[in-house]
Amino acid sequence: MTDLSALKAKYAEQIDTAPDLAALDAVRVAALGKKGEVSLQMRTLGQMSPEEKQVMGPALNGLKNEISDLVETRKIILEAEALNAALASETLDMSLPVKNETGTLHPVMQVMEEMAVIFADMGFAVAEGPDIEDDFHNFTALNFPPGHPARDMHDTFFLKPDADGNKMVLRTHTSPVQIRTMMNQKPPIRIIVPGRTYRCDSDQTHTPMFHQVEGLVIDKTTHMGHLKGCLMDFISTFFETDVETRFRPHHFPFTEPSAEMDVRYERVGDEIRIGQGDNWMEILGCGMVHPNVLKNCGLDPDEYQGFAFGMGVDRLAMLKYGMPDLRDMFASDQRWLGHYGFSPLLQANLATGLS
Ligand code: 2NM
Repeated sequence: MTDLSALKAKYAEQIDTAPDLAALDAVRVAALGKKGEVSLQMRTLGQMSPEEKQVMGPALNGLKNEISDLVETRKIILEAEALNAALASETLDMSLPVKNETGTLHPVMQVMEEMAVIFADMGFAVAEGPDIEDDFHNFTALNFPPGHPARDMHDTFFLKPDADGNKMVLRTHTSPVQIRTMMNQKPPIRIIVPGRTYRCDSDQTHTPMFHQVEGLVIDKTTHMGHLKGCLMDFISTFFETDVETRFRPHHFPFTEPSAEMDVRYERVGDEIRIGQGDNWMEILGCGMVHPNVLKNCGLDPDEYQGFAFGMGVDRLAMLKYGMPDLRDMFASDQRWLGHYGFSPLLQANLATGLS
């Protein structure tokens, strides 16, 4: 009869001293593989007497399990050692300066960053949501009546209807994110929502995909004066100069009262200068959130109120950085991107200047 304890000691020693995973596997095969020493021993069981078999069967099985356990334990240790060695040799010095800075930030992304920085300073958080929306969040909750022209095929990209005939849409504004926020968060709410928006419209001043930043403030006492102060401050900080503004009555389904904010500007040669001058340019839409919208989001309009606003990022980028043609924004022309692009390493911040 083979001395099983000697066999166990031999393999335990080999497993314990196996220097790496390959060596460990070789030991495993030598013991437990098809032609391994323990496996061959198990094959001799057939020739043993019943009494012998009764002793050796369980003993060999036990040995097999013990060796197998030892291999697994050693494997975990060797794997951890291999990982530690890799981590030690593959370090990256994050403090090294970038050698060849080639990429640039698209002006739209730069301007969204600048806006987020200005509003962050006023206490606004950034909220985001899906580009593909349902009718409720994009239209119904926002107080669009059933036959409103914005729901028309001509303005909205509809996806193929599902089995129940429901058609999802590419969001026509970022307002559905405000709806989701009001339904899921208790006021006070103070958010801006930057993102891509889509309308079935394409000409010299419209692209089918464009960028918006919308904003929402909800609490118990916020009024139109806060709206005006917030947006006037924003626009002067954004253009880095005093900007004279005016508010004109307007209409949106989701706000009451609604207004558009205009800024003074003048044209000097080809250049548009925002701030002073004899002309007015519409720059954003805004208003006090309609009581129906609050109700649709489960908020009591007798308890809560607030304002909202929306503006087009692409157009604000053109005005601030003097770009003449909207279509250049999406032409992927390397020369244009190189000329108007921004360093990804110089983040917009209020202390050192926005741009
Ligand atoms: C605008 C203009 C005015 C707006 C309203 C809402 C909501 F969800 F609170 F009702 N979100 N955004 C809004 C108001 C958007 O864009 C020109």
